[in-house]
Amino acid sequence: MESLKKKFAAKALALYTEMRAINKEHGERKMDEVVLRQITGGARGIKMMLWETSQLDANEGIRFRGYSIPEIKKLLPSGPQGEPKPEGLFWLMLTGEIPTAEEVNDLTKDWQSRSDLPQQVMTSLDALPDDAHPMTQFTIGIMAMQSDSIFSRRYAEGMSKTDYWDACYEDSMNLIARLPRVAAYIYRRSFHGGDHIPADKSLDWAANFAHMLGNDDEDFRSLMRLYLTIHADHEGGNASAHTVNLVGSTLSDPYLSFSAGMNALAGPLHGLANQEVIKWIFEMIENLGTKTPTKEQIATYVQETLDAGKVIPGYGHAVLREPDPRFTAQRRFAEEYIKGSDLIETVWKIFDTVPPMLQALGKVKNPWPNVDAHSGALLVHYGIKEYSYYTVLFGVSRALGVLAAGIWSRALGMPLERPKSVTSDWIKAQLKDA
Ligand code: HAX
Repeated sequence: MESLKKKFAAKALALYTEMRAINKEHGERKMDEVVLRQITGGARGIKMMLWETSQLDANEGIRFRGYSIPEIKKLLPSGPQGEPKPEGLFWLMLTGEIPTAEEVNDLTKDWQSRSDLPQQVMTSLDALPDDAHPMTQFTIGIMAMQSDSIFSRRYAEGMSKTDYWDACYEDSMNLIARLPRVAAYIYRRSFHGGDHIPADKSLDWAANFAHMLGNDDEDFRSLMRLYLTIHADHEGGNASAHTVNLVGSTLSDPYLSFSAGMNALAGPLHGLANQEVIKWIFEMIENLGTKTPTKEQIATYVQETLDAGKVIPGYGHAVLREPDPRFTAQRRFAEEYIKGSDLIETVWKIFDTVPPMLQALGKVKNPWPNVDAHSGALLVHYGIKEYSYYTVLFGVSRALGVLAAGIWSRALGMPLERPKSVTSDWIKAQLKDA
């Protein structure tokens, strides 16, 4: 057993035993209460899931196993320019421990050894029109690998419950190893005439992905390391993570549950917002006839968007109530690596303009930028201008968190997820009785 799996097995058994005892002793303890607006308002804040890999605080933002994004940047093994390697975050999320550089290198090698794609992935993708949305291609590419699922095969053979996590671990590692290949294949067939770039097995996971996309610039590699780290997990309640958890709870294998989560990420109120942001900015630039709009011009365009009954993409959040530290991390990257980009300056002017306008509406709970407000401008700077592709990059990163959490769910013996729904008549009856 390789060291990561061994380390996980020991921790999983200990927590499984502890949680069983806690449930037995305190199972009836009241932990929270639910009010009507949560039932009718998208289940905001209702606690109903165990998720070990990260936790979100409304004001502070995400912490991975207790570590903030600046702490992650300082502590995780990094590339040559100091940006954290996503391999290290995966290790941390799975084990709760900061890995050494050697452990991260071993994980890189492990993923490289698992990364070759079965031919049916390319055949399935090539059967689609070149202009099929990249997220549609992504889920089809993932599903094309499902016939390789070790979990499904072993379940059919009669695997014991105690082995679920092991089979889930193997599927998850294979999936994570292969996703950059699938994603790069989609990018090159959709936007570069099918001129594919072979993997470079001497590179780490993020740098190899950058290489296969077609950009070997060291700064772009650093951006990809940071990007794939900060998008990895946002606790369990967000739509994509929750979908993976829900589908996985039926003992659908990681290919089935992860592709389901990617269909949730593909919605414009969630991950697709990264494409919507840059599309909205490009339309604004065209509409205003300048690449360097003033804050006053931006304000006029924001007002027109709101008057048309549309949301301002990249702003607002279901949980956060302060600027997203993932936005701040990308801004820090831009300040450090990029000089004189009109587009990035525009993103910063939008940041100065939008929050007071959303606040003035009186109904928006969080007027601040989220993760998607900045990412597109960075990608455009490094030549990835095809914004319909952006959510695929988000999806590759999100695999790290949701699959690590999925392995934990199987190790902890989490049951089928089945919350309760109610009818409007039930609500009215409760109000009458009160
Ligand atoms: N622009 C305009 N209006 C907004 C808004 C925005 N950016 N954000 C919220 N509102 C509106 C809502 O549409 C809602 O209006 P109605 O009552 O008329 O329906 C009202 O303000 C209250 O909404 P809320 O409680 O503040 O926000 P929700 O928890 O319901 O929704 C969303 C959170 C992220 C979906 C929302 O802020 C939004 O639509 N933002 C724009 C899309 C976006 O950037 N999505 C990405 C979010 C981060 C993410 O998941 N990334 O993957």
